Amino acid sequence: MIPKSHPRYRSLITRKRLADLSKTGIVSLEGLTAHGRGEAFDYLLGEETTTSALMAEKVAAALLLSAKHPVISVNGNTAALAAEEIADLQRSSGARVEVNLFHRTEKRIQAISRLLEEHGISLVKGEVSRYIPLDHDRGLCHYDGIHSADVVLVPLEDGDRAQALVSMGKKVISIDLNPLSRTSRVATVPVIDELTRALSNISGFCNSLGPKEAASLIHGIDGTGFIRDALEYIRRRLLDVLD
Ligand code: PTJ
Repeated sequence: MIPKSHPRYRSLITRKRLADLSKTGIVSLEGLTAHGRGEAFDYLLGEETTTSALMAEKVAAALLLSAKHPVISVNGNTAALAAEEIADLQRSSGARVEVNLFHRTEKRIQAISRLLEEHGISLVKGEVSRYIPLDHDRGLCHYDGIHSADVVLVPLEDGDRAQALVSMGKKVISIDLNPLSRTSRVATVPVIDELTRALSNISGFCNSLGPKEAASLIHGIDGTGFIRDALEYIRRRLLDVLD
């Protein structure tokens, strides 16, 4: 039992959900450690969306709305933490949703797909092939999903695939609390924010942005600028703690 009065109630409930879903195979054991790293960076960022991250979320929404074939890639952690938010974003952006796993087994694909479908998400399904030039199973994807996408949203991603997608000419939106990760550094739009906060904000912008504003936001995107802002924000926060 986790008492509601506990100051870290939300964090503890989230950890419990991930631990429970690791027993069903939805979350990999490695996913638990990945979550811990995310939490550490969220501490450094004050556990709230920075002004710069909110801007990145607006640009991400503009990219999704302007895309011909946007796809949201979902792994075990993302499904466990944010199935509801992914469903909202699919409705507001019209993006396809595809399950893509690093620790891929057919059993995990089925369990994650079931969870997402229970939340009303419509999935790209059928045969997969190694369309992404990678040695590991993240290279497997659907022809009419990630393979044909012009914009791919990759929450909690591994840097190899983000780089491979960029090399294939796709625009990549990452959601990763670590501003130093390779994923953040190679993404077209690195969203440096916690997954559920980021997805809710991106959906909100998808609902409110008009086509003209969306078109102007996607010109001259400065991904490195978002990383610099996050690092500067952390630097200031650390100095404030010492003051
Ligand atoms: O389900 P699978 O098999 O596809 O595996 C998924 C994981 C997450 C295990 C896999 O993609 C992986 O190993 O990812 P990495 O390389 O650990 O990268 C995950 C990144 O997400 C790290 O930089 C974390 O800081 C970040 N992160 C973790 N939790 C959150 C987060 N970022 C935003 N919100 C979070 N809740």
